[in-house]
Amino acid sequence: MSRLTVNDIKNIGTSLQKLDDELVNITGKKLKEISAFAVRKESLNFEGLKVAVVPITSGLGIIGGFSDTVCEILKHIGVDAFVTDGTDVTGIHEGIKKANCMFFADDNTFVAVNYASGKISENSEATGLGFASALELASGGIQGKEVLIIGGGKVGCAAADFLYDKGALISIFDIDMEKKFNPEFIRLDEIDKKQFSYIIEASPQIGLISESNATKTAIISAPGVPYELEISFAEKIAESGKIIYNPLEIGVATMMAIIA
Ligand code: PYL
Repeated sequence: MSRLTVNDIKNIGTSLQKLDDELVNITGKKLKEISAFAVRKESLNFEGLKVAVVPITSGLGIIGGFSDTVCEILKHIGVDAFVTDGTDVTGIHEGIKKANCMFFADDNTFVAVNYASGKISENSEATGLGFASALELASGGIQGKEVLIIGGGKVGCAAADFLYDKGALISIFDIDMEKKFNPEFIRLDEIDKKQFSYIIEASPQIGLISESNATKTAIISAPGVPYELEISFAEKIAESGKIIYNPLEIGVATMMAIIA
């Protein structure tokens, strides 16, 4: 996944209710319920849990508003979250002391750690799992249906594995032809030969899919950052199909569901 910008995240904290409404409209479930579904639970109860979000200055440094936005997403799903005063190792130390040994921190890898239980989640895998869960729900059950996965990185593979377990027929496209995938997946050399009704767009490259790849009523679950659908194509799909896209929310909620 590409790195988020201040612009990508600046409105997330104030749009979480709207996001829930959109998700209910498409999947029948809110953000928290989708993350519960992703970890195969009926519901999630975060009562009594305190979680620290630690700003990380190392690597490529701070993204203005990133920690606060993660904190807002966690609060929205019912977690008692706070941003630590300290950064990096100092922040992790502060987080472990003040919270229930749970913290979120992102440098080049975005992790959530439950220090007490030993549970760890990583954003790319959690994001793939969360968006695949949303597609499963939006499709009314993906069993026996053909799904196109674009991008066979951590996000795309996590989505493919989840949907395969649910009985989907997986076709996968990745620009790296040497990459190895589950032999049960159909490996596509190019993606413009066939139209799909169910698509996971998990590649960091804009414009890999167009109208020739999607039916008019397609459901596209797009975990990639940035938003890789060309605007004109996305607008067309939104008219009669469905698009599930948010840059951070499903990933963070699913990370929390995994470590809780
Ligand atoms: C988790 C996101 C989803 C897409 N790309 C990932 C990303 O942009 N990661 C970088 C986040 C860096 C955060 C920075 C801070 O403000 O603490 N270290």
